[in-house]
Amino acid sequence: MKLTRYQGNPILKPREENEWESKAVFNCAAASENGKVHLLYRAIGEYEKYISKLGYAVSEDGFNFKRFGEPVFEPKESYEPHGCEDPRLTRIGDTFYITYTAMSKRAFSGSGNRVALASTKDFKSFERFGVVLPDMEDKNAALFPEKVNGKYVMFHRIMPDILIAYSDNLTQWAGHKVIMRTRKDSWDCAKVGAGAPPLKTEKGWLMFYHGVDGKKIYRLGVALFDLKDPAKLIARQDEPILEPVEDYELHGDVPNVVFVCGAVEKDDSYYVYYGGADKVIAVATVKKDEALDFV
Ligand code: BMA
Repeated sequence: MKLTRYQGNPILKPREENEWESKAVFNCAAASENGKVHLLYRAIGEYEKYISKLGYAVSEDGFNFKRFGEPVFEPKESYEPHGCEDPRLTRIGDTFYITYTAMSKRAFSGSGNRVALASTKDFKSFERFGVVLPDMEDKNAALFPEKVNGKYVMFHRIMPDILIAYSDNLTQWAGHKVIMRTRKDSWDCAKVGAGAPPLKTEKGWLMFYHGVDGKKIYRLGVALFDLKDPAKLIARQDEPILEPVEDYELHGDVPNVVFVCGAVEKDDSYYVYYGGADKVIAVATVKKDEALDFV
């Protein structure tokens, strides 16, 4: 499968008039609810400290988004003084859970990344559950939309591979095990990370992920995991489904990056939301009946 870019990309750009989102808006979480698409996006308003806050936008058609104007979620706890990065959204019942990277050290320092959890019902007020993987240098956590075999399930990344973990209560996680590795001599040889929270299909859990090569080019890939045993990888496409080609993917604050944190099912397609060059937000789609042709 390949993703098809929306002609009107990028769908969100930095906004000069709002300081907190004046420099970059990128890597966004996505969730659908009654036909609407909700986005929680990462926003940068200054380069000195590079502290990320989260903004909110909503759309009826998945392409045209209305922005809220103020950050809805920003660092305030002792475990995240340097930012809240790369959120993922998972709707369970009437609650949206947010997994994100809590930055206890400066951005780009290469350490102090922890997986934190929060929730909201309205994108106005948020409940925080704190750091849920406390002893791990970790990021890219994506929570499944339902329990499997009576347990909550999450993918996360300890360099350079993707792991699975299980929980009874969403805050304590165990059973960590590598489920998808980097591939030698491939576009995803240096590191891989779960992208969007897995989507349920008849054939398995569909996961969009990012892979990085030795030249730091970020591309998107796709994999399918067993419905009853999500630790079991059923299929993984050899070729990427999207790679930096367009100007807004090649040039920005970090060049050559497409980075996915959210995808939703809408009508007959999957809408995949991704950050372009750590600067803007774009969307690409695939028809549902073509999405599993790699299996
Ligand atoms: C990764 C993450 C992403 C970012 C990407 C490219 O390590 O930090 O947030 O988009 O690098 O800079």
